Amino acid sequence: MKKSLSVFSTLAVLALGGMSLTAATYSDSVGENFTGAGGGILDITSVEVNTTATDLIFKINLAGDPVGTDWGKYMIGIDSVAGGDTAGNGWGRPISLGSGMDYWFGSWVDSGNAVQVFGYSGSWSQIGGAGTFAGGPAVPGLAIGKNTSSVTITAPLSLLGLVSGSQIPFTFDVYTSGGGNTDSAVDALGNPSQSIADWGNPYSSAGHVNTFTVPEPSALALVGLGSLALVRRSSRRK
Ligand SMILES: [Ca+2]
Ligand SMILES: [Ca+2]
Repeated sequence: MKKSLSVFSTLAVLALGGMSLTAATYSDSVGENFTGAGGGILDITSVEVNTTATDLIFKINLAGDPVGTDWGKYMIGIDSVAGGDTAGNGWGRPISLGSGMDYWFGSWVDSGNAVQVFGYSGSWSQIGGAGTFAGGPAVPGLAIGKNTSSVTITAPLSLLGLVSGSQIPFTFDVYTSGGGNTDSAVDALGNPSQSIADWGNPYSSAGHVNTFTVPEPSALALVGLGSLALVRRSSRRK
């Protein structure tokens, strides 16, 4: 729920001439789910959202190890344009966003990692896929990776109706689940309380969404330069 702009990491990557323009971290409760199955692989601790000039990156931090135990499913619902599905998602799971979901990421990290992206325009259709058995059209820049404490999904902004520097906030939520077709949101990033009481219970993110604003690169660069000037000034005083 809590969001903190990471000015220092922004400054650091700008100073290094790196790719990332900004970052926001959204923290979640730990141990709030109805089941501890998988030893914490379904328990989101926080999600870091980053952008580059072309991509949106979600790093989903987990209480468990998705390399050691790899059956978890990791999903993201996004409301970034008008309209959208108020009742469902691209995988037909009992999960909804309330305000109208436009894009859905469904991913798995067993049998090799894979991510599928679906878009909604009256009905859901797959608009991108990357990884083993992902299917769908190949999209340059779409990717999924993991380590022993996180799963990271990268997607081009343009795939999601977003433009670099648009400064238009979009709402989203991140979910974890099991492999059953009716498995719901065991954990939801936006909700610090237990999201569901059993695997098949419906979950709505209404009232619990997060927002992120794709930054304006030149404005951020100015902030970065201003911060650097302040750092230089304060170091000169010493
Ligand atoms: Ca959690
Ligand atoms: Ca939660």
